Amino acid sequence: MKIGITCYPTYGGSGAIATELGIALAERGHEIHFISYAQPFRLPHFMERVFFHEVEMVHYPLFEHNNYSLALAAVMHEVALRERLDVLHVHYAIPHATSAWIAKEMLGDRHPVKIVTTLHGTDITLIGQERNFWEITRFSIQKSDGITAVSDYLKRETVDAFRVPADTIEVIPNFVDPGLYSRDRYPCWKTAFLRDGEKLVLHVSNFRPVKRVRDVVRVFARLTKEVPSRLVFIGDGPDRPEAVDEARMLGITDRVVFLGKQDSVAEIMACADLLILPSQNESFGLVALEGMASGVPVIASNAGGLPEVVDDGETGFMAPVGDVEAMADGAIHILRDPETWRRFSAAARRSATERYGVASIIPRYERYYERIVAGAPSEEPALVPAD
Ligand code: GMT
Repeated sequence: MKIGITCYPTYGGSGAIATELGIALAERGHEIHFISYAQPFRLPHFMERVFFHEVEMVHYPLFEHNNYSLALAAVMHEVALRERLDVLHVHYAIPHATSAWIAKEMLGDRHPVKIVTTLHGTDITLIGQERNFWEITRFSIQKSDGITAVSDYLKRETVDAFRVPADTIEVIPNFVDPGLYSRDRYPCWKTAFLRDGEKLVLHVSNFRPVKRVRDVVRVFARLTKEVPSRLVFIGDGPDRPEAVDEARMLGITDRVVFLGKQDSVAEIMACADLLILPSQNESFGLVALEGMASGVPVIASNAGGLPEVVDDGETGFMAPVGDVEAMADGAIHILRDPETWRRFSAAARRSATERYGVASIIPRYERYYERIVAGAPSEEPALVPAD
């Protein structure tokens, strides 16, 4: 198949999934055309059957505000027509699903491309529900030929908040490559940060308020009193100063390291002992899955889709949002005893690989595309016309 993929190309779970999906599909023989304003960050420089089409912005004095959605629609239209794309697969509804709809309207009868929209999170739970955006988000979702959501939770939210019929949304969960996220793959550089016997605790995010980075520091502060450890933050964003401030207030700045944005998160995860993700909400929590595949137990809030990823008491511990004490108890329980840690680590790796391994999820996308192209978005096969 020929598939156009649009995503946010910078750091973020939806861009990571979209890019890795494209790479995996290309490896399975499909032709992939990424359409975005920059090359997706997880895309290696050259791969067979993978193409990148940059959406260039037109700068004109009258355009005080960015016109990306229109520029994107124009490139989608051009690429779909020239390359005869079967599917335009957009990740994150806003504005990608709207741009795809414009492109399809422009194509008219000249080329019958199908639109698949994958809902990822705040496009549904936050920004899409803002008064100005609700109507256009709903419209664009409903104009898609196929809609997927990355968790059962996100599907329920979409049905409730946008009154989209449940049977029009297919849940295809996020996935992880167990070959890439693996403790055995990389040399461990722990000694760069840790003294003998200390544990490495990790948090990876875009430091937005939804991630509750102060809670990360609070959980860690209690943990490090019981189990000597260091906290490494990866990523950057508006709430980074909050985390810095919390560490200062709790007197543990010497135990907290901020690495900023990193390209090779897998390498760092491979030496971590614990991941903390106390988010206010998380439609899936890709970073938890990547940690688990790397054999890292997870301490998380039980918000949104996180309970679909983390098994409480088996691959980590979960607690209500803001319950720092319970999260710290879970962290101490896992890290205090090496045998307990080994059990959680092995279970995390097993669960991530068996339930969300790339090899089992990619064929689900392929089958879904086939259904959509055949004009049968629900489970039933397309009706074959009688002779
Ligand atoms: O919606 C967002 O906050 C951004 C988005 C992203 O691009 O990283 O994150 C969402 O999509 C990820 C990939 O499907 C999920 O793993 C994240 O849980 C989800 N974020 C939220 O729901 C807050």
